[in-house]
Amino acid sequence: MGLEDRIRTKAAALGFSECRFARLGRLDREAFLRDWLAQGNAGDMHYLARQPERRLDPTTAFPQARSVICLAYPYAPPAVPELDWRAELRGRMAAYAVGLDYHDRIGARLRELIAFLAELRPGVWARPYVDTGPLLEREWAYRSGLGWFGKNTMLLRKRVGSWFFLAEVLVDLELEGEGLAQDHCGRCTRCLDACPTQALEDGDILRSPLCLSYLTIEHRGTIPFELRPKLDNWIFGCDICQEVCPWNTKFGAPERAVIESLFPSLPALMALDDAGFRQRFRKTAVWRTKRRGLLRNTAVALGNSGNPQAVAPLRSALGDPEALIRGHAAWALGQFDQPTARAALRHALATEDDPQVRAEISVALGDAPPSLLTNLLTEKTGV
Ligand code: B12
Ligand code: SF4
Ligand code: SF4
Repeated sequence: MGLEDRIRTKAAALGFSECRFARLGRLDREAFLRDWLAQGNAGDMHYLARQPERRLDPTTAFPQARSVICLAYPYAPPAVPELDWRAELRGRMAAYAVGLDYHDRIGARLRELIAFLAELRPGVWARPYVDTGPLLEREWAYRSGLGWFGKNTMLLRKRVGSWFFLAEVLVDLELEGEGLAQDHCGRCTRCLDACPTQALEDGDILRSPLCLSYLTIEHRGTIPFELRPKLDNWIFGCDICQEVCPWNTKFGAPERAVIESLFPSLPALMALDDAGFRQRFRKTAVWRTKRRGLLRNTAVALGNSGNPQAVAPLRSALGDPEALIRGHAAWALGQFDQPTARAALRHALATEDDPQVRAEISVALGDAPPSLLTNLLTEKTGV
């Protein structure tokens, strides 16, 4: 058995559904990446603009690196259960968030794969990645023939779709690849049409500042006023442009535990203090948002629910120690034409010190126009 086949066999035994190889070198995406960044498509993920040379050519940082082992690690999103989220006040999380954080799950397997390589080739140099460094992971996976770039910018495989993570190992070995995968999007535009914020543009462009995944996970501050209703009940990530893709496998009904994890009770989340958040999410991907991010999103989803039962948890959230949460709870209460909601807002205004939260309350009460919030944000960020 050749070296490539032995690596493939080991990768399969470790749970990777695909294992392919590509020779390293300079990518021809410099202009695309530069324009994408210049047009503000990275939002405040400033790290994406760092080390462009290394992103375009990993051998600038590691001259000894010759090839990249590209791996796919599958996950199985459940079919969406038939529940009325507004009536039950349930949020929605992206399927990848279920269980142990994938960085940990996959990271452990990459270490095992590297140990195996060291047995095969003592003294081998190897460097693992799973979303952990300046590497254009989808690009390398594409080069290895692992899949094609869908119009939703996801890497896709025929029949399997895009329900997999990517991981890589850079090595100083010369490994043979198998050529590129063909594009099978054809004339389909389902993902472009289904995106609730039109974040996707034909031509493999994703405008992150509009993407719910970005807004609910990566974006740290205030969610733009006009985008809040678009969140619906998405409180961590978004799977819409994958769910509509005809290549994506449809999975069965979820178990109860998965429902509780991916469709959690919004009032229960709103009640989490720091210790509660830590206990529930410390070992999961959700940890990335921190409590303030998750409860900010939860407040918005409660506001979008139109269910009067959302008012009580939102009133409590007006007393949260985090201004970000208080501000979004104020907006959410403003979505209810209810005397209790208005009374809570008036009461909060009497004691609130934070200028951003005061502005949110005034807008929620209809005492000030939404432009007040935009102006305040502009003043704060200087953009
Ligand atoms: C930043 C980031 C995000 C950002 C921006 C996403 C984006 N499209 O760039 C946000 C927060 C929005 C995000 C969201 C999600 N992400 Co993300 N994300 C990343 C991260 C860390 C970097 C991506 C990056 O560098 N973007 C920069 C832009 C310029 O790259 P790009 O959009 O891929 O553009 C490339 C193509 O357009 C291509 N290209 C340009 N022109 C042409 C022309 C042709 C002909 C071809 C073929 C290609 C091509 O070149 C560009 C550069 O490679 C990667 C991990 C990594 N280090 O790579 C994970 C990663 C891409 N994300 C992943 C996942 C799972 C998600 C979500 C599904 C999570 C969720 N459910 O909420 C969503 C999906 C949203 C979407 N439709 O992309 C997976 C994707 C796995 C897969 N099967 O593709 C990755 C690889 C993480 C991992 N290790 O598994 N993500
Ligand atoms: S993840 Fe959601 S918001 Fe982002 S591009 Fe896909 S459908 Fe649009
Ligand atoms: S939904 Fe259609 S256009 Fe979008 S990635 Fe899937 S096949 Fe391609």
